[in-house]
Amino acid sequence: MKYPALSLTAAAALCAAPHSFAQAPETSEKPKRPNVIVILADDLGYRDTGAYGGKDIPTPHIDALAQNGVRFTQGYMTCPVCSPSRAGLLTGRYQQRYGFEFLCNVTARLKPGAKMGIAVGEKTIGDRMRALGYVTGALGKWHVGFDDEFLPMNRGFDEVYGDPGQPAYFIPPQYDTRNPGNEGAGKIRKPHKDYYITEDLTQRARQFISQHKDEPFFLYIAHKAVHTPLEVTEKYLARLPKENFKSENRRLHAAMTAALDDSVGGVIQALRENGLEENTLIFFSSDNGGAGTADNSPLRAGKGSTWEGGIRVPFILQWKDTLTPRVRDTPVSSLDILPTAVAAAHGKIDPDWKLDGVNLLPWLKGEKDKLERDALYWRLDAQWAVRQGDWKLVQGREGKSATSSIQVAVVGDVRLYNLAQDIGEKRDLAKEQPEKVKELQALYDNWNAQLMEPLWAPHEGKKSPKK
Ligand SMILES: [Ca+2]
Repeated sequence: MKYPALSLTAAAALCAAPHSFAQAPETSEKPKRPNVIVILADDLGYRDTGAYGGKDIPTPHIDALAQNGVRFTQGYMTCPVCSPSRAGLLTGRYQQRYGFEFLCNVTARLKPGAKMGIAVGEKTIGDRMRALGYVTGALGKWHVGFDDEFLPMNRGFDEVYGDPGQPAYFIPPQYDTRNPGNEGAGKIRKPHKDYYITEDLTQRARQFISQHKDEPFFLYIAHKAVHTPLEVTEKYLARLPKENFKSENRRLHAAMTAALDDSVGGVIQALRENGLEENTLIFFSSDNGGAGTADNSPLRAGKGSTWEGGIRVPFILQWKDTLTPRVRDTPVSSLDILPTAVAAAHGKIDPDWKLDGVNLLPWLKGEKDKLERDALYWRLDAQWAVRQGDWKLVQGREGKSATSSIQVAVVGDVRLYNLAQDIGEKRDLAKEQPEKVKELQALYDNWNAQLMEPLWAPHEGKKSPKK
């Protein structure tokens, strides 16, 4: 079966997904609410883009986004692996609060009576934005629950085009709510010649933007790029001369990153074509640090670890109407995306939501001197970390941390670093500053005591050390 590329007209005719409008239509007296787009890369390294100092991969569109927006040098995800990180971002709450500590994996061991996914009592950013009258779309990788009740169409998203788990690069997604007739494309699940998921998601994002240009929308674009396997089409490889790369694998990774960068450019172009770029708040980040062929330098280690290379990621906000372009060095978190998006949409953040993230806008707009946040926390099985100010106390994985995503880890001693002086976490100050260790340990213990036991754990055969 040929994968049908929908014309906009046909797509419009097929667009039957309902969405609620909890607020009155826009009026001329009220400033027009912005569209909000979250572009999430998968396993993109801290230094894999020009905007973050990378030299070997041309990323002009991501660099332009950083140039036109706020680029954070210390943007964090809540976990160094995919699923829990996405859960934190989507809910604005530490995912361990609802038992979501580990990857969603069909072989994981569930606690009796437990289900694997974002607990149904939790609200996602899709729910929050839809309640404000936004039409909501989710594209690409979901990976926060496989059962119906956990899928994006049941968790706040009107239009879904993607996969419950990890998409393939050369196979169209499994779900297409806007075009039920297209389900066959998902069922066939065969590689298509000249098909590339990164391009397909771009096309779908562009269609979504054009189609909803007259109403406020929220669009979550969760790329598979640049997660392994190293699969890419010739089009991108052709741009990258072999001699520019230290290995062929790095070149393949670069080509996948180039496709991701083109996708960012395609989305921006669609916004421009529809006159929407100025009043669209765009977040760009990666769900965790880079693995294998990625470049996380100067950070220590990478994906799977609570060292900086696992959790510190590219983090860019562009909202041309409202935010002055600049570089900020204050730590921010993926937890902040939900409250910032809600506030941008003129929504009120209810204390009952018990969010862990903060609305970045008053601080970014200069209405407040600083960000109101005490500390940031991480826990993934035996690994953990807490950051307050420039100080980080961490129990991180030892050994092959930079290249593996194994969740269960052997960890070393608790170590203390001053990240302002030691971004690479090379000089452990724990013995020199026992009082600081005690202080941060107490902070962490207090946070840790608020968390649930994980509702599922990695599959048998991987020994899980005691917390
Ligand atoms: Ca990932």
